[in-house]
Amino acid sequence: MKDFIIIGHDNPDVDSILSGILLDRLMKKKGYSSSFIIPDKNIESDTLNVLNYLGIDVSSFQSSIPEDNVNYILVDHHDRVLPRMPYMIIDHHPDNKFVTDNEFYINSFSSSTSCIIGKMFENLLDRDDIILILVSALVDTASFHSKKTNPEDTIWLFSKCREFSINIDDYYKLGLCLTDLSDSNAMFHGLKKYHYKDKFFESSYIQIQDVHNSHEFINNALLKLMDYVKQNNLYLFAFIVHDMDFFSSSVFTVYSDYLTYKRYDSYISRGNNVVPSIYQAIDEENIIKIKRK
Ligand SMILES: [Mn+2]
Repeated sequence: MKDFIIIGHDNPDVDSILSGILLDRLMKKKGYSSSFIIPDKNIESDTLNVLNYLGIDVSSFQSSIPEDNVNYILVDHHDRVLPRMPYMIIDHHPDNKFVTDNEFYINSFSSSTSCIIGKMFENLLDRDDIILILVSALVDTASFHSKKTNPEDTIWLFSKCREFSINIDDYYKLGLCLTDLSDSNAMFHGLKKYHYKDKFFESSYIQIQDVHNSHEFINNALLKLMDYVKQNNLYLFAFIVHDMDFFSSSVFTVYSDYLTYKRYDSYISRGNNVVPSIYQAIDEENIIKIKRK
C-alpha cells in the first residue's frame, strides 16, 4: 500500500493544519502509513500563536510534497494542483462549481474540516484529538459566532468536551483570532487567490475589536489594495473586516479605480457568502456579454 500524504491549502490556517495533524494521527491509529505535510515556508503569525498555545511545532511538518509512490489526501480545500488526482478530498467549502469524479470526495456544510474527520473516526478519538477538533472549529467559526457554524457540530463537540473533561473556556478566546494591525502585511491577512472563468481575484480578511479606532488602518489598506489590484491586473480584491465586538462584518470590494462597500449584521463567511457572490457576479457579467454579441 502506498503512503498517504495529507496536504492542507496554500497559506494554511489553523483548521487546515490541525485537521491535517488530526487525520494523520487517526490514520496511524488505524495502522496506515501517513504523513501530514506543509509545503508553505511562511505561516501567518496568528496561526502560529494558536499552534504555540497547543504546543505544536509547525516546522516538524514543513517539507516539499513527495511526487513518487504516494497517495494524496487534501484537507480543508479541494483544488490543489498535484502530479496526480488526489486519492481523497475532505473539505467544508461546498461551492457547487467544483466537479470531480473523485471516489472519495467529501465536501459538506460543517464548522471545520476537523469536525468531519472527527466524526469519521469517532470511536478512535482521544482527549488530544478532541482538543484539535475544538480549537480548529473555534477558529474557523469565530468561536461559534459565524454563519458557517453547524449547530450539530457544536452540540457534538460540547458533548465530547464534557466526556473528556475539556474546559471550552480555556480555548474560547483563541477562536477570536484578532489580527495584529501593527504587522505591515495585515491587509493581506488570510490571502486567498481565485481564478474563475477568465477572471483572477483575491481576498483577505482582518478580525478586530474596537473598529472605530481602526479607521486609519482601513483607509490606508484600501488605498494600497487599489494599487495592488492595478499592479496585478486583478478583476477585484475583496477585503473583509470582521468586527469581533459585535460579530458583524463589512466587505470592501476593491477595483482598480473604485470600490464598493457592504455591511452585514452578522459575521459572514468568505467561503460561503463572499466568494460565491463574486462567482455569481462574474456569471451575470458573462451573460450580459453573450446577449450583447
Ligand atoms: Mn476550514
